[in-house]
Amino acid sequence: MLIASHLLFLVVCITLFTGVSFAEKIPDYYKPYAPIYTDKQVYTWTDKVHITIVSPAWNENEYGIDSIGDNSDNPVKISTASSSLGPYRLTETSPNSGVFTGEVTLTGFLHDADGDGISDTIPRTSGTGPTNGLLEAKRDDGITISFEFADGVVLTKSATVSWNVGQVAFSSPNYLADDPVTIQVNDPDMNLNPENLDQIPIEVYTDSDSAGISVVAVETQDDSGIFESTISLTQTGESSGNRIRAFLGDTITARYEDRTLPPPYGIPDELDITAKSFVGSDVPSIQKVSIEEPHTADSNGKQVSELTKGNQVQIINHIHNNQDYRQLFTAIVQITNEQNQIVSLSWITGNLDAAQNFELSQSWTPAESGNYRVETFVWQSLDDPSPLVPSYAKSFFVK
Ligand SMILES: [Ca+2]
Ligand SMILES: [Ca+2]
Ligand SMILES: [Ca+2]
Ligand SMILES: [Ca+2]
Repeated sequence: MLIASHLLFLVVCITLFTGVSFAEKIPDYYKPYAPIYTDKQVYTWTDKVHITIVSPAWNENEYGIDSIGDNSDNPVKISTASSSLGPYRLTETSPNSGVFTGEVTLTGFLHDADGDGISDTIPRTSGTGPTNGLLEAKRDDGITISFEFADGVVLTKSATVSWNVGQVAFSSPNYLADDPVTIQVNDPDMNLNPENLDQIPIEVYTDSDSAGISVVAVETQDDSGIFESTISLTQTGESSGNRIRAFLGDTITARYEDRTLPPPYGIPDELDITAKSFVGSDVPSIQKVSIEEPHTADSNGKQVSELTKGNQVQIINHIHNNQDYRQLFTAIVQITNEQNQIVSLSWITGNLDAAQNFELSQSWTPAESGNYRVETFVWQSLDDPSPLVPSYAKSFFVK
């Protein structure tokens, strides 16, 4: 808006002076007008800084591309606390724009940003413009751009340099077995080269593979500072390359180690940044499995309706996997008497294939007559007693 209104002002001036023979407009000492803009207010240590100076007074030739800043009388200088560039040339964006632009790439300082023991930057300061400038920058630094608009009239603009705490995210809160899993890391500090796709290492692990895999995340665009890696899940093979072993119900974790942290962290500090997702359908956990009403049978599998003490009987339960994916489970069958004492307890651990029906059969010889209660539980595992279905209870009478 500001630029637009001043450009409008310039157009008005040109119109007013059309009849007057000003071949060049001389910079006005008393009304210095040359606002300096940067594309960001805060840069990271290896960013590219885009500089714009709107200076209609320096549009000396309205039919040609003018330059500013590259002479020692009216220099443009770009400085950090320890390094400085200039005189630095900026060039007009079009013959009659009066808008001058240039770029300077920050080159940071010696630092191992990815933890391989080798510094990842080549700090250096050189260049005369408009786009070849390289300028060293520290972690908590400032950038000052100055333009000597007229003799002794210096206009300036400042920006800051700092590091950022990275962020990690999964593309989805849960994944099905065949879904590609995309992990995204946002850490502008690892855009070490604004002209190329950079890469960062990330670690991925699951409940089924706690050692996990190390994968490379690649920058989405040359200058984005956003990195992505896509991996796949396997339930049958081992982890390898970009594939990780994960069973239904597993938590999947991605970890990025950020070695480019802002204060209060120190420059050598590291911070593990993690994100979690879930392997499995989005069926509510309590409806993953269903249990049919249990019945009793003899040793040949023939259903019996009358139970008598001292005679062995089979308690038959059917459980069903309601998901399209394999489900790890532990099923527990507990029998209690009228005094609520457990007289029989057994469990089985296994995997239910997609939509599989599974028969649980427990033999039991009631020692006493009376009322008994059979309760069936289906849990994730003995270690993780998250129910996959509410427990099912049924009473039996033994003569
Ligand atoms: Ca011009
Ligand atoms: Ca390194
Ligand atoms: Ca890059
Ligand atoms: Ca960082």
